[in-house]
Amino acid sequence: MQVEKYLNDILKDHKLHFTLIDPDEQTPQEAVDVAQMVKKANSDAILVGGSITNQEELDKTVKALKDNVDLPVILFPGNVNGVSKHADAILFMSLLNSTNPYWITGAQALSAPSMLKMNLETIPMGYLIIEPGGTVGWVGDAKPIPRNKSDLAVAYALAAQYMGMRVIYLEAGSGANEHISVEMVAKVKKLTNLMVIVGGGIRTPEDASKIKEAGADIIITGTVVEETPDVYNKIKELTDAIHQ
Ligand code: 1GP
Repeated sequence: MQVEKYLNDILKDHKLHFTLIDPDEQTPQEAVDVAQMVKKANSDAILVGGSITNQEELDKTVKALKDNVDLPVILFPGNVNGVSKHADAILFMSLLNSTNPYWITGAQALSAPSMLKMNLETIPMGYLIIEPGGTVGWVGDAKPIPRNKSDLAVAYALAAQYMGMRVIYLEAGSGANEHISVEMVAKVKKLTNLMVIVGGGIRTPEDASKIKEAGADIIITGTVVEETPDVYNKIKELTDAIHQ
């Protein structure tokens, strides 16, 4: 499957919702149960990753998802161990506002030969941490962009575009109290030609709708699935808002 092309084709029709599954938070079978539920609720793909990853668990989870759920499974790696040959593609990301070159090009170089061997589709993506930034901001030695400084986000996103990346991910951090501002999403979408992914702290259909209207192409949610007793209805209300 050519995942990037598949996503771009759907984007001609409507915006997308991805469900993030952290393989360290549940067993592979539990991940399959969640994925089957979110598929029924019209989520468009499963992202697999986390800031702290056990590679064996990740591999088992990705394989179980591929064997049992008919949705694209895309890696969202937190480090060099966030890789599995069973996935459909990987967000091959550079943490652009890290202060540590390891997270900008180091981990990428160390894992690139594995990508070649696994023949994984790589989707070149700039990853930007916006305040508060959460665990990933801390782990990734980020200098988080203040949430009201949209121009800084635009500057990094444009740099990503000029370096040849095709996707930008605006990340407030998993479980953030406040999601990325509508102004920031709108400015980045308006001034770049990148596919814009937004995640962190998006919990309600109202949040999702605002972010979508501002110009996000893909909205990611992770924490809501862990917090709700009713995964189907929670995801369905989000996908209804995003697919409109
Ligand atoms: C984290 O942006 C994602 O990388 C998802 O965030 O867990 O807050 O939905 P939430």
